[in-house]
Parts: sequence; C-alpha cells; structure tokens
Amino acid sequence: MEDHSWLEKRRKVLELSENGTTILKIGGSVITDKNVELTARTQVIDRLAEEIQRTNTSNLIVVHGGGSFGHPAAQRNSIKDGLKDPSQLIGFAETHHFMTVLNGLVMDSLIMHNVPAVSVTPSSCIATENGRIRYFEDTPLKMLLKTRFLPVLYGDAVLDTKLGFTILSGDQLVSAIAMRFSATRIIMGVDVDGLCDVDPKKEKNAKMLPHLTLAELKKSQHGIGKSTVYDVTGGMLGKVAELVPAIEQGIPVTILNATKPNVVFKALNAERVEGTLIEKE
Ligand code: IP8
Repeated sequence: MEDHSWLEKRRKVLELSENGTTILKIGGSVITDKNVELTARTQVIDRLAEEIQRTNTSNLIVVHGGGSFGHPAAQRNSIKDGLKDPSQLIGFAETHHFMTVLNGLVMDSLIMHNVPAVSVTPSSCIATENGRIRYFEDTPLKMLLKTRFLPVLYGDAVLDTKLGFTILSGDQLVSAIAMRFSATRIIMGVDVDGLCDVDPKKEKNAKMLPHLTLAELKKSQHGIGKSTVYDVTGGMLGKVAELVPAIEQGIPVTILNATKPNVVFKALNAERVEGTLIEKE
C-alpha cells in the first residue's frame, strides 16, 4: 500500500503556515555555553538552522535568547535596572553589541543553509515602559513575513521611557509578537525536556508533564509558594509567566528540548514530540 504519511504531514505543515504564524524561541542556553562568556555552540546553531531549512516552514518568526553573550554584560553593567550612572552607557552599548554578534552567528548559519532569514533588531523598533513593551514599530516585520522572509529577533538591551534603558527578554518578545500576529503556536526550545510536577532536583519521583491547561498551570503555581512547576534549572517559571497572556489568547505553547536533534524539526513539522504542551483549556 502506498504510504501517504509524508503527504499527510506536509499537508498539516502547510495548513499551519497558511492559517497563522509560528513563533520559535531558541533559548540562549541552547545556542551558547552559559558557563563561558561569549561562547557560542556553533554546531548546535548549524543543526538548528538545518532543521529549520528542512521543514521549509513559511510564516515562521524566530526569536533567540542571550545566553553567555547578553547576560554577563547586562549583569556587569546593571542594565535591567536602568540608567543610573553615565558609566553604564558603554555597558548598554556592549550588551547590545554582543547580542548582535550572537545574532550574526545565527544569521550566518541560517543563510548558509539557504534560509531567507533577515535580522530585525529589537532595540531599533521597540521601547519599553518600566520593562514592558510600550512602543513596537512592527510594519517592517509584517512586511518581511508577507514577503516570505524568515524574520529573526532576539532578547536585547532596549530604551525605556521610565528607566532610560533596560533588558527586554526574548520571552516577553515572543509573547508580544505571538499576540500581535495572532500566532497559531509558540514553540519554546530550551535545554530541558519540559516542565515537571515537582522540582526534579529535590524529588527523585518528579514526573514530566506532557500537557497542562492554563488553570492547571496557575493552580500549581499557586499551590506551594511560588511554584510547584519546575524545570531542572529552576529558571522556567519566569519564562512561563511571560507566556501566560499569549496562552490566554488561545495560543498553545510547547516547551521542548532543542538540544536534542530533530525535536525542533518534528515540532515545526507538526509531529508529536516529547515536551510540555500548555493550552488555554
Ligand atoms: O535570554 C536576554 O534575552 P533572554 C537578552 O531571552 C540579554 O532572556 C541582552 C541579556
């Protein structure tokens, strides 16, 4: 019998791209070595670029994190807290520049893999107010998408109407773009397999959560102090909190391990993957 499964999958992917935009976040801990400043995992970047090319998904926006390029400089110069001393100006410039360097490596790889990727610099089209996005000139981004380019954005050092400047996380950006573009789905590529019911560092019986509704997510957050939902590094909660407004708008979020080969490919290809799917209901 003829195998129609490939055609069926292709149909699903085309349907997803036609119906709406996919936002793919690639965590800084995936594409950099967080323990060594300014160290990119170029092989991982190349593998992900190849996976993106192979899916041939149109209507996709990629956002990547800062890892060991953005965070150390941001921390050294207290960029998130705002402008308090002129000596921080060079720190802001440095943080933004390091992000453009990491972004350049991502762009090199995507373009080498024949992906028509175009970088969109967040600090040039976004300003925040007390750390939240207030102004977002998204016309070029919309035009890029319409022309079938792959726009690539990243967490960045941005200007802030109250603080002078601050750090805009890739996660806030993902949520904001997903809502503006009425995205069909958000895929969060991180360096762990997904969310667990309890802290896997503390409880050896921690179980992976394949599916959560928003109500379940909020209940478990409320349950024990700040959270009962952890990832192995414990840093997932802030990420999930940023995504809540998008999930509330009905945009499903899949948290998956982008350090494992083919996981991002399969997710983009609308195949089932290990991870946590968070939906409104
Ligand atoms: O890694 C932060 O983006 P994130 C970017 O997505 C900087 O939180 C400049 C630290």
